[in-house]
Amino acid sequence: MQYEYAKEKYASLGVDTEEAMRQLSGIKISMHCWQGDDIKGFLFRDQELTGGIQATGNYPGAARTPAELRADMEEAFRMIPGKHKVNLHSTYADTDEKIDLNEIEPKHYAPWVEWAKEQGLGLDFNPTCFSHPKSESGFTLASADPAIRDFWVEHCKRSRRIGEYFGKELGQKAVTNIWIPDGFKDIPVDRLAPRVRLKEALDDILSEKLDPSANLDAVESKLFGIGSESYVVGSHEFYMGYAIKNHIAVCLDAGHFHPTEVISNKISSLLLFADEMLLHVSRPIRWDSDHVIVLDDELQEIAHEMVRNKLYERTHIGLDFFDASINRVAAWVIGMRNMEKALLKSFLEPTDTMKKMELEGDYTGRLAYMEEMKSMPWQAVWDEFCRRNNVPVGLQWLDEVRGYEAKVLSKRG
Ligand code: RNT
Ligand code: ZN
Repeated sequence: MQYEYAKEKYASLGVDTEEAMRQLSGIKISMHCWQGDDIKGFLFRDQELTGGIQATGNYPGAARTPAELRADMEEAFRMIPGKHKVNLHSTYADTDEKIDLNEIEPKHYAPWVEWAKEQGLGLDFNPTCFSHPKSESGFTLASADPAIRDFWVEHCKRSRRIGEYFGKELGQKAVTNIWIPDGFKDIPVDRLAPRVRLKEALDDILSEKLDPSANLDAVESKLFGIGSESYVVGSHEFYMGYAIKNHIAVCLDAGHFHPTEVISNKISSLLLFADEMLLHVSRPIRWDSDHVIVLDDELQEIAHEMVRNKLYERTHIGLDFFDASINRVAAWVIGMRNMEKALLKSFLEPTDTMKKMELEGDYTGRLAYMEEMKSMPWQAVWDEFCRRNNVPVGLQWLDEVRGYEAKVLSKRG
């Protein structure tokens, strides 16, 4: 059997495939709900997507209701080994009430909690500071207009309480991640004042002490967005400074840096000074395009960083992409499975041997090992992992998802 052959081959390098699979089972990945409906949400169905992000494509079958979205995610999870988390945006409230974002309460998300309990999932949360009339100026928490700023401060305060509610109900910490689009299209005169306002708004938002075992606050920086090409208030330096000083988490999104700058090289620095962090694993193509993650070099490096020094113990791994040009359930399955494959490949590495080589200056051996690992039979271990987790092996999942498309997705208007 292929797995037996792989097991022996890895054993000859001192790697225990059983242990690698065991380790992988312990890692939860937060699957972002917004791939399922192109970030539309349910509160404001007619509102266009703003904030400088874009979901391009018009593949049929997007979820239109919370029930449809949950069904689609259940279908995706049938193809994804392991137990994971779901990452919700505030606009995915499941309620008949007509509420605005400064009125959200835990009860509006209760059906999600019930579902998560039933499915054995965790939940994470995000305030939605975009796609709303009050974000039209391009500014939210850093707005110079106190009425606008107060609205978003209230929204973020309520969002944190919902994160805490998720954490308490589900017995696992939720991450509440704040990302705002605030910035200027053209060169600003005053770069400082908006940052002072953002700092003060965050201080206000975080002033309520919540249970740290139920909610972790994170802040997500960005380099630029459509319409904020020249200046983004919440830059990397801004949030690095803010998060370290205030003992909250930084979120690194793979698409939020200069094109040759990679987040894999930032994790080890950040976690020297912060207890925990959040990742938005994404794939930028020429810009922050949020393509479905593929098993490319950077994804592998991110996984290596997680595994080689056990940094996954302090890192919350979330995905962030939205492709509306392909089957959305398949997009989740491909992305989630790729994240897991990358982690598995890292767990299958003889890291101690390679670290020793590096320490002794044997860079020839290091390179030889790194390259050899790429053609080791990790696929056989992955197949075995899928089998043991009762999810389809290989491309069988695609037939399954195509069946779901024919039966369910294609019937949606
Ligand atoms: C935008 C950020 C942010 C969003 C989601 C929808 O550039 O990456 O994380 O993608 O909140
Ligand atoms: Zn992101």
